[in-house]
Amino acid sequence: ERAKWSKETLALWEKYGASEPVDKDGFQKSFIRHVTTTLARSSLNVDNFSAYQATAHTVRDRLIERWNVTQQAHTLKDPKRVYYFSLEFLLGRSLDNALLNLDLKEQFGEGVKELGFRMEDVLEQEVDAALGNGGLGRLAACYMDSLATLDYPAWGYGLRYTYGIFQQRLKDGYQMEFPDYWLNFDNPWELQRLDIAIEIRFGGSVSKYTDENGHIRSRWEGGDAVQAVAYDVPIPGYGTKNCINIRLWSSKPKRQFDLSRFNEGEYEQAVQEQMKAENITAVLYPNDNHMVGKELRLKQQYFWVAASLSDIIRRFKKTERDWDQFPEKVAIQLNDTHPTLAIVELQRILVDEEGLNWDDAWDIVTRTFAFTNHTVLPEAMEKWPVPMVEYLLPRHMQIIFDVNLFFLQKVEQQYPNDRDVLARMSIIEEATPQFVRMAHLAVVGSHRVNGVAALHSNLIKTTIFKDFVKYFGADKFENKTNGITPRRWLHQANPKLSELITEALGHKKWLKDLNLLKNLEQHVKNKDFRRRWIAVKHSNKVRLAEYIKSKTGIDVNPNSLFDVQVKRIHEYKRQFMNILGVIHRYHELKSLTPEERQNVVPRVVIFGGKAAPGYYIAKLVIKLINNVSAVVNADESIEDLLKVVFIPDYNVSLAEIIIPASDISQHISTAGTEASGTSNMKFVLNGGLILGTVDGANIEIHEEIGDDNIFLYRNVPIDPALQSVITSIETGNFGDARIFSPLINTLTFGKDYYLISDDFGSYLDAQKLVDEAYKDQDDWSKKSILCTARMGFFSSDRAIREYAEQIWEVKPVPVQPE
Ligand code: CR6
Repeated sequence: ERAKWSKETLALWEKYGASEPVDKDGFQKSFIRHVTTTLARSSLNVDNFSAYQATAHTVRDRLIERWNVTQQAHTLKDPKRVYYFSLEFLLGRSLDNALLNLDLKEQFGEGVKELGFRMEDVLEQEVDAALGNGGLGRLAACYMDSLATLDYPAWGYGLRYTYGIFQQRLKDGYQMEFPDYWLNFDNPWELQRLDIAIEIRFGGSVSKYTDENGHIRSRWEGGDAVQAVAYDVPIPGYGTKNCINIRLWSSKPKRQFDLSRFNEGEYEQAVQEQMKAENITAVLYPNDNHMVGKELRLKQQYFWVAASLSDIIRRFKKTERDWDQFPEKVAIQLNDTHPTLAIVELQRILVDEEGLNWDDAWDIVTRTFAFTNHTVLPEAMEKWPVPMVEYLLPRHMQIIFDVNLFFLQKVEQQYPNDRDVLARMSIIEEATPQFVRMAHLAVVGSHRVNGVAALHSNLIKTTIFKDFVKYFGADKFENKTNGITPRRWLHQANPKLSELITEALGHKKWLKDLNLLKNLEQHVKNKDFRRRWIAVKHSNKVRLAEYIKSKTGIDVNPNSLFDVQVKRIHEYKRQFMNILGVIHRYHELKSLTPEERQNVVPRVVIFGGKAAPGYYIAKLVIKLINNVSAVVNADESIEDLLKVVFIPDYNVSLAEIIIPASDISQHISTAGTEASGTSNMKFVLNGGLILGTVDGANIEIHEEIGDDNIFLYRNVPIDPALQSVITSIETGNFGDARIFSPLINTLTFGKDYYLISDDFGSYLDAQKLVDEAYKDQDDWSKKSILCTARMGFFSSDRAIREYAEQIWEVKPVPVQPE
């Protein structure tokens, strides 16, 4: 069409298509235009929230420009792309991040100030995009930031839940859940794409027919259809024009009612069926590391992967290549087993719709997919009842059985007469009913499988995937240690530390090459630098203390040692052990003489985290923490020596306040249970020390930062100190003892699966070392600086480069020089 345009028309496009200004004046002009036109408000009627909206829209305009340029460049160059399939993207807030990544913070901050607002207040108005549970969802968000920053041609694919992770409030110390209706006000960070709507089928039946070449083929037909509508979320890179996309699908009823059912009698029913369609993407399942086999969850999974694959295939087909080249243009990373049905769906499309033979199709499928495992906990392993899969996706169930049959035939050739190995490796678990083991399907259908930290990757090779390692060879299995983005987790969350580092190093290059932090080591000997480092930490503690006061009413002294454990509440993470340790400390304090008290390091023990709504024991842990908090904080004899705080509704934006303020954070999972952990990296990057077990990424953090800067402890046999703590709870010192007996019971009767009794003694010893070390503040500041200086390895940029080079084989495509 453009080719036919006159010179005059082209000139108009040129003239008015100039990019949006990024200086202060340009900002103010856009801001006021958005106030009056987008928000339809007058200057007399602009509150902080409107100021946020106008600022967000101003930034959005500039983001969209980059998004367009990037997508055009990628279409033109047609490189191999990587698609990150994740059922969760825990993005948090976008405005501050976009301002920093686009390098607009200073001039827009000035601009907003002159218009009568404070940027801090404006930023505070934004609600988190909380489309995730915990580490896995936040990892996906960090990876998107790195993919954009490193100029990779990448897209994320996920679901646009109407309700994200629930909001947590406390009532009488118990967790209460409230819906997170995050789309209540308009969401400036998404672009609705009503033109991109894909029909997704559920149910129906499979029929066989003979094609023109005499081959017997399958056709899936009938059933109900819903539509997947696309919403695009632009993700800007730092220090680059590259801006990538996360495409989130939302379910809508089909445009057309089923007319045959639409006679008068069935009118209401027909409308209701349509409404059911919208349920599919209504809510994020709030479980972390726990499988709950709900049919709607399976529907979400298929809906999402079917829409995403259809979109990818449409893009691939534009270039008119052979199917054989699909894996040379498309890499798909499966974030845990949630998207495993994509393997089956691609095989179905290739065989049933595109007419490829089974083996050629399967070769394309396995070259396309790679799979990341994030857990070894048995209760987290996804398995779906065969009858449920059969009913919702009859053709997919047939394909899974065929994949399994051909796979097991090959296994049998390798191990003739070994029935046990076939049963162990089968994709189908033989029970009543049968189950589909999604992890086995993901391993068989991918060319690469990885764990998320060194220990974890070794563990999966020797436990859950042992037989597969023997069969496929060790090369298929590798490690990709998780990483975090330094842009959000240092530069944005801890602006003062970021500034100090930039000043000391003399440049900002460390934000794109985190290994450059190594050069901070030479400043450790500089007394003035140490003083300033500690001052930054102190001001972050003051900021957190103010937050705690405003949300909980509790006064905490910023001169105390801040001891933090924030993460999902789970038995394996052992918040229970932490609070038992707090009770022990409380008892000890009460028995001290005035002289002995002089020597005590005052502590604030801070907890935060959500429990899955159906996880009874985890919720009881929250209640115990709050009861202990009430008793200890009200005990005047303790003064400031110990305070206990549970901060409600832990989420990404709260993490940005808590993490920079920590002196010590706890990562004390039972050895072998925490695949990696990623907040451990965030704490250390911000100069916080960690107290942890020999588990997950703690081990690699230890290797990087050295013995002196971390408190790790190992198991020793049972400790008598634990008994006295338990007795104290049972005596009713922390409220009605009866409510806690189910919790106490998890320690006894041979049910202490997470080995709290084994580890308690050495845990307390490690805590003593922390207290001793904290007394020498100057030495502590040295440790703190070294922590930050040695965290280069844990940048998500490093992790993404490893994935890109070793698994996806994709290359950076710079959009254009700045
Ligand atoms: N719950 C692991 O438990 C890991 C993240 C990201 C988890 C955690 O140790 O850091 O994934 N696993 O790899 C799952 O979600 C299944 C998590 O966040």
